[in-house]
Amino acid sequence: MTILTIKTTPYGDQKPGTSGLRKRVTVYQQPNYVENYIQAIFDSLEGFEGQTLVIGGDGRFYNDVAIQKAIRIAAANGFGKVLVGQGGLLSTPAASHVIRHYKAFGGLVLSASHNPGGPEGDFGIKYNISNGGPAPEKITDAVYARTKVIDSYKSIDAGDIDLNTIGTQTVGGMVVEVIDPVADYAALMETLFDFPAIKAMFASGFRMTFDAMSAVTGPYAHKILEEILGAPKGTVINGTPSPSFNDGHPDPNLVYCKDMHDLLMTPEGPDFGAASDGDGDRNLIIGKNRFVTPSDSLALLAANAHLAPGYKAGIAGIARSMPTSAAADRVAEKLGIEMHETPTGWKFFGNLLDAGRVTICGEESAGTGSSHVREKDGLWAVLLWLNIIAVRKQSVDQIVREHWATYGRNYYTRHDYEEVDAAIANKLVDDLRAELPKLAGRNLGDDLQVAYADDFTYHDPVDGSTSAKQGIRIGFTDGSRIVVRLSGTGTVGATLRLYLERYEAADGRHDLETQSALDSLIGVADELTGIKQRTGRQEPSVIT
Ligand code: VG1
Ligand code: CO
Repeated sequence: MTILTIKTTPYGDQKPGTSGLRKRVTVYQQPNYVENYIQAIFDSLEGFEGQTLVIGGDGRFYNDVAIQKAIRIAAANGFGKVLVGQGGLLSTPAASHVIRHYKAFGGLVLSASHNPGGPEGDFGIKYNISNGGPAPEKITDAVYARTKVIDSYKSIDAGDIDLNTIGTQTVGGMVVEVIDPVADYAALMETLFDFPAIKAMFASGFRMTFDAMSAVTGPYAHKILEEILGAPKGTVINGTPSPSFNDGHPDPNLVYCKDMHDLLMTPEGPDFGAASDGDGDRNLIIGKNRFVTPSDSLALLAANAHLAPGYKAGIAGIARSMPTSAAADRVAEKLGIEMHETPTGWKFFGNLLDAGRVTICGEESAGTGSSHVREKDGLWAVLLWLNIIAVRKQSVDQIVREHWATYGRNYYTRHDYEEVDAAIANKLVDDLRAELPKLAGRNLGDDLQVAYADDFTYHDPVDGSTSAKQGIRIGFTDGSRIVVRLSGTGTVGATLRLYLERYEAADGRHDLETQSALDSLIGVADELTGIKQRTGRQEPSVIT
């Protein structure tokens, strides 16, 4: 085999965001764009000679092209083996599991998650380390620094690998094994949940609908829900992965899953509805007549996890991203376990999970997961919900209401202003940051008093690292909170995220409509940030 060293010139924009490098497909299609980035990743790692690399993606447009390049570059750089999902597919949680299960050195996860796909859509590459989780900032910073000076990459002179046939091939001295993308993951789920109880529930007429959004979760959901657990055929909809997600937007929220939501609000609708995103790590949970906010879902799953066999000994602790509501904090308090608040993005949970300090983690952006892998996991959350419903024999609505009656309710919403001019968005955040020292103690709106106002800095209790400027938070004495931050996953302009939360005690009113419950806080947030006036937008692009 001849290893080729190919000259290249750096790109200035290969800075990984919240979850890897996400760009328009047209950006990735530039000469050597993929090659530079993958070589920069390998240049930032040590000790992978002869080791295994996992490669898989969500099946979006350009997945196949990037995987072939990645395989050649991995071979030239000295990896001993590549494990790749059949058809190039691996959901993000499945990739995390495969890395752990086969003790791989790391993995490349090719996805832009919930962003649209197709030739005009987005693509992404993320590197995961040997614990199965996204590389920490120390590595992503090194990769970015490397991309700015890279002048060559290594590849081999070899043709494409057949990704459709399960089995082993060799390319340039490196073994490439094409594996079933679903089997190992399905086996893991079976160890965590009470499959017989869920199976019995389906057999007795429980009905659900699962929208795979023409993304990667289709094959996983067909196998686990319909084949293994016996849910009727047709339970899984949009179950065939499509490179363009059938021209849809694979973001499981109330905007893109409105039809399912509306169906669940009718008497004829099924008992339970769920969906997952492009790469299968997010989840949407809707019961009959009850949408469950992701923040509430995290709290509920943590409070009830012991009902599933995999967690029957209890959970060690909970972690949530800073903008996620404090509903889970009340559960941790009651259980007397550790509670951690981390910056946005799953990479910050890895150390806590590895150290055994937390078992369940979650984000307000529809991501929940546990120590079984090091990524959030959409289908895992759905199965844990099903397990809880099967054991408690109650509806989602009853379970949620009982939770609020015990812990109180955290009314919660997120308002996104997408594709805002980056200069305007940055100035808004800078101006607000400058105001923070003056805010403490001030009275705002009708009855809100500021308890604290700061820009969130995280101190990792495990490795001692510090991550600053992780979002502005303004907390009020009654437990309400306003958080403002800029998205790190968008590919066009800036996305401003405004997170709003208000706590209503256990004996308070739990039946208000969310937006009206948060009305006065929304007004105060607009006054503080000037978001409407500065962006010229009358309303958010997306409300979740
Ligand atoms: C968003 C979410 C964050 C999530 C990230 C990756 O990031 O807010 O909670 O971890 O997406 O999820 P940002 O920086 O745009 O707010 V996924 O499913 O896109 O891999
Ligand atoms: Co995702």
